[in-house]
Amino acid sequence: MKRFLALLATCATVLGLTALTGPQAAAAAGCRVDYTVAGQWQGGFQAGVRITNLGAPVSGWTLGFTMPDAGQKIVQGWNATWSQSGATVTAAAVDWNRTLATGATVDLGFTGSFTGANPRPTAFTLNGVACTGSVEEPPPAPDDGTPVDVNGQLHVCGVNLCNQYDRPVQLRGMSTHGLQWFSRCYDTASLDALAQDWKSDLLRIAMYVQEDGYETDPAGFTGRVNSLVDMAEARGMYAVIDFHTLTPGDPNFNLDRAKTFFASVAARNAGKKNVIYEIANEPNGVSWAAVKSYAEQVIPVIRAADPDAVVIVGTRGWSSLGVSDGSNENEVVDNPVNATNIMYAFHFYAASHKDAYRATVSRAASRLPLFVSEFGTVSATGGGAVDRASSTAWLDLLDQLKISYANWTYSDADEGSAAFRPGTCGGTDYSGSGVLTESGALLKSRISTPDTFPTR
Ligand code: IDC
Repeated sequence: MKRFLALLATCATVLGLTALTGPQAAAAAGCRVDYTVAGQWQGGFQAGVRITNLGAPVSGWTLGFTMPDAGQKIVQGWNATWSQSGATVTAAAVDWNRTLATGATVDLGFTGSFTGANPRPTAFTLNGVACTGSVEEPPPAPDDGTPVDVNGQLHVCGVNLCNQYDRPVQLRGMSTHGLQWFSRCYDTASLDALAQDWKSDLLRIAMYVQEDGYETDPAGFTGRVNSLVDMAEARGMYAVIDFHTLTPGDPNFNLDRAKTFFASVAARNAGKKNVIYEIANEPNGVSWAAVKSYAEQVIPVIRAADPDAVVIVGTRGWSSLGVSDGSNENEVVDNPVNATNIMYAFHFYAASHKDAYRATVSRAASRLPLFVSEFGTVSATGGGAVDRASSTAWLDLLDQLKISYANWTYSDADEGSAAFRPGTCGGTDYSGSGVLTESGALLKSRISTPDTFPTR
């Protein structure tokens, strides 16, 4: 029988069976699941599920996934204790396969029934952690192309950001500071350095709305954002267009401005593959219901002009998934924004936000598509000392979960979060010794390591 292997990581990808024998990726996430439809007949099918543990050894495990079609039911499973409640399926280890060393695999399977279509599940968790690991990811040769060349138009796939090959990717890059204050930092020389020396995958374009930003000159700021989109595109980087609301914290205060702005930038940039829209930087002091309502009014404006772009939605409590306002991710899980192809923003400042916030991200990552569109290595004021231990713990976690990030800031602001020493911008040297701050050196060392974007 001809067999198809589907689904590397969280997205359906059809590969020949020989793919299984390929080398394991060096930089792997916590787990990988290969879902195989071994056969299908009138109303029934047989599926094989191979779990590979790419993380630390475990002495017990539970696999979770969601049946994509309501008519799909497990009839009989093997090599695990299978159960199904609605669309939610779990398979718990049995005595003899409870222990999984790093790199170990275990094969389970089931026969199932279906009524309508029989699509494959697209997202799996192991002990609650999203399985984003994959094989067959040789480091690209140096001439493999820019991040946008390799990945093309992005989309959301399960809880991941996926590329044109339907495979999860992590984008690593930098955020501008406020364009109203630091536009001198974004010229040909600085963006060349970002793309070539930093090997950044993305530039987040922080367009403040208040504080002498967009509201004072809508046409001027719209034009500046568009020209930065073009400069990122010319260098093969993704551009996150950040509608940088901050004070007031209720994004609805800027609803009309947001509609006007996004109608314009989405129409102008619809044909590009490198644009991601971030509709509200950091809602604060406002209910999740109000943020959701804002999102459900702004997203259709973007979709009408640019239907296929990924949209990032800010979350409550300065984009902390509610944590900094005394809530947590459940308010979003229980009441998600009614739109597809969206991700939720999570922001942190490493010296202020530590274990409790990391635990939130670890939990939420298997339930919500997350994008760290802003974070700092310092305190939430944007200043103070770099917290190396916390920053490293955060970046390791984001790498493990394949969560994309942008660091605040690619600027020479006189504050600890800035990557460049004061006086660097506007000159010609963004790469020489002595231009980087401690934060800049740390981020450059993390961002400039080779990407391993999957290409099949
Ligand atoms: C800060 C800048 C600072 C500026 C201030 C103005 O670092 O130079 O004076 O904004 O509002 C955020 C915000 C981001 C903040 C940053 C640091 O998104 O605008 O930038 N921060 O305070 N959220 C948490 C921290």
